[in-house]
Amino acid sequence: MMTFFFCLRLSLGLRLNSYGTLAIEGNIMRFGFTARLTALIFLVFYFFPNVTLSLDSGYDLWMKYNKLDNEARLQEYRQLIRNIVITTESKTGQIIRHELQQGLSALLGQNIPMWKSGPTDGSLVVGTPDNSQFIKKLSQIIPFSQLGREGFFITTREIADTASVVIAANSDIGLLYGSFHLLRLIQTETSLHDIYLVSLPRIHYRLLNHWDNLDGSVERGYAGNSLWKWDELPEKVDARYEDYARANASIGLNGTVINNVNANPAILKKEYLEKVAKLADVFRPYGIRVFLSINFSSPISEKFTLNRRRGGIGNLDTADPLVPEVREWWKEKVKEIYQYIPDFGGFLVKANSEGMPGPQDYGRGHADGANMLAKALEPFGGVVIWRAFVYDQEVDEDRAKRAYKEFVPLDGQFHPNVFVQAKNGPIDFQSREPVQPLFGAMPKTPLMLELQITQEYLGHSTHLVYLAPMWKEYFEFDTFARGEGSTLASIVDGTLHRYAMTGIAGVANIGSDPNWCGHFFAQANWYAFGRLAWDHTLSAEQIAEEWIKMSIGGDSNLVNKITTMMIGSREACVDYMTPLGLHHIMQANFHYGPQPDFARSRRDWTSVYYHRADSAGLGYDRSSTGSNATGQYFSPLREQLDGLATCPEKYLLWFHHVSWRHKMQSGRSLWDELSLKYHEGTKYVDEMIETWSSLESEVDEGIFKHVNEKLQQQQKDAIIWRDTCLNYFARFRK
Ligand code: BDP
Repeated sequence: MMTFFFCLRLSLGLRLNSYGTLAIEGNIMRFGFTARLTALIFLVFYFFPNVTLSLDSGYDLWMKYNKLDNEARLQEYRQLIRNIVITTESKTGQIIRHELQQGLSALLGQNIPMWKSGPTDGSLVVGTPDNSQFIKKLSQIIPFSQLGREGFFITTREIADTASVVIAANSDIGLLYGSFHLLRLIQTETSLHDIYLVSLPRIHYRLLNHWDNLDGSVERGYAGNSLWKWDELPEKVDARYEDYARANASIGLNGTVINNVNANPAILKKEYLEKVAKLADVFRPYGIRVFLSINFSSPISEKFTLNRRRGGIGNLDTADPLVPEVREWWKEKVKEIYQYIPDFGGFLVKANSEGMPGPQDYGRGHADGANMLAKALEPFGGVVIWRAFVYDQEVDEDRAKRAYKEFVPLDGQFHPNVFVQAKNGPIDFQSREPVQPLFGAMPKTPLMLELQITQEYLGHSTHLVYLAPMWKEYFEFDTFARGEGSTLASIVDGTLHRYAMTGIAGVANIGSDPNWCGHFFAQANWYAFGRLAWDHTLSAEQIAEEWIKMSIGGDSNLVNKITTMMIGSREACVDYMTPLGLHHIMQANFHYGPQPDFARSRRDWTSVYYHRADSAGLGYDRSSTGSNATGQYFSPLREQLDGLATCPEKYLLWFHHVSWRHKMQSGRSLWDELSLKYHEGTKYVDEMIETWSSLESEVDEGIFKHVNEKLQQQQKDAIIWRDTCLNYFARFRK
């Protein structure tokens, strides 16, 4: 009752005076708005206990753990899991305990107690051979040797003996992944009968790359500011850091590069290392290692600062990787870092690219720079991730050819703990590109794949574009490096060239926005990246379905409709922005709307450089009669891309300058096909709006409105793209 009156006072600014009548509260304004709102919500529930409030901010991501409404499944799970037995006492163990108990109790709508001993029939047993006698006894039957450090095993077969469900692994981190997976199976209402599941990641290093600056801004970030509050660290540790780590662990990510590749050297100063160490402490029990982007000029003294990017934090007058003092400086710095962060992952380096300093400033090569850092990191188990995003104009007239020309000759020259990290395509995260030809051409160098989760060129956090179909297209792209079946996936996961270490990175779309990603549907891209990094054989549909069931609702009609909408959204984006292989015709700098006439800048930053529209036709001739970028691919792909008639039409204008009158496979002229594609793209957005509207009564009100508003904007933008581009190209077509 007391609470009731307090809330009434707080929310309405009223109080009962000594006469028992209501009076206006004089000092009510000292309570914050949030306190008053909370009190109001309490009152609503007090009077209308059956009311459900739609206030889903999206903060809980795919871990909402709403009580299941499928009765049959609920009974099945309640029967199987009546208590949880887990003995590990580590920090990770505590996290597992909390996650399973909270998650299962909420999902099953009843308290699931935690026991330290057991099991009995109806127990979920979670353990490694080291921390559970019960699991140890099952060593003959559980395929521990297959699981590695991160894999896990889940079963409900008789193997479990007296228990009903078993999650086993070789490490607590494996158990954490297994626990999240079990929760996922339950959230998606998957039957657990007769489960016998072995799961392990196909790729070792599964990283997010944050392009976060030390001033709190995020390069190409569309979801607020950086999560890292540098001013507050190391004293104050924001609760959100742990939520972030938990979300990443739930999808199997195991590392994060927390600062921008356009790195500020200050990140390596002692004061920042102390802050970074705090983050690492939070992330560690979730299996997440911290990496840092470094500035190659770091050893240089501030005195020698030429501009923001050149100045360092050291006391030297050079950063030449062959100078002994420079090498020594890095060794000492690395030693210092490991004192703060004993499991530090390593350095990500953008060198000699877009104005960033690098070894070439001293007449040295990429391998010289990378190897110097690699040797400093080696004793501690760290790696260097050296980016191949370079496009020096001196190297070749065609930007698409430059990275290959610079890096392929270096194959075999890198230290074993060096990755070369290449973007999926040869230009820059366009809506569609062919695969970067470096993949397959560096068999002796582990290549890390860099994908972009943030939608720099795909409508920022305003457009609904589900990226898993695009990433699957890359994974399945056949490079023919070692004959048919040499897919990009087989290169990245190391099976093709037997790489000793393998890695994948996604440029994060996460920020301080309450829903983390700006667009609610952009959460699906974060989710999909993690799931594919763990297992690239999962289908885009399956991942979408999982995400929808966990984030929106499990009704099959709803799931089908939203899955269909998501799956086609990427192709629609290609169609209304850059169909048939067009690329890089967006607004300068902002990279959002269209600007096909953009011509006044560095040549390879303009639009006209890429589309090459003239009275004869459209597209960049990269065939053997043009720049011969096709020559960088393996046969028979090379010939296929080279031939106007054989080149897949989705890449046509990427590789060919095509006559306006060219007859497409459909029988239409290039112009008519282009026009049709642009119209199909905008029509798809209309259809997404229709689909979404039809689901209004089934979706949380807050999320419905938020997505609806975004879709309305997307529709306007898509029309602008279509009309601007078609009007512009029409000028050339005679
Ligand atoms: C481009 C971005 C730029 C990044 C660069 C990179 O426009 O902001 O710094 O890539 O990847 O896509 O280094």
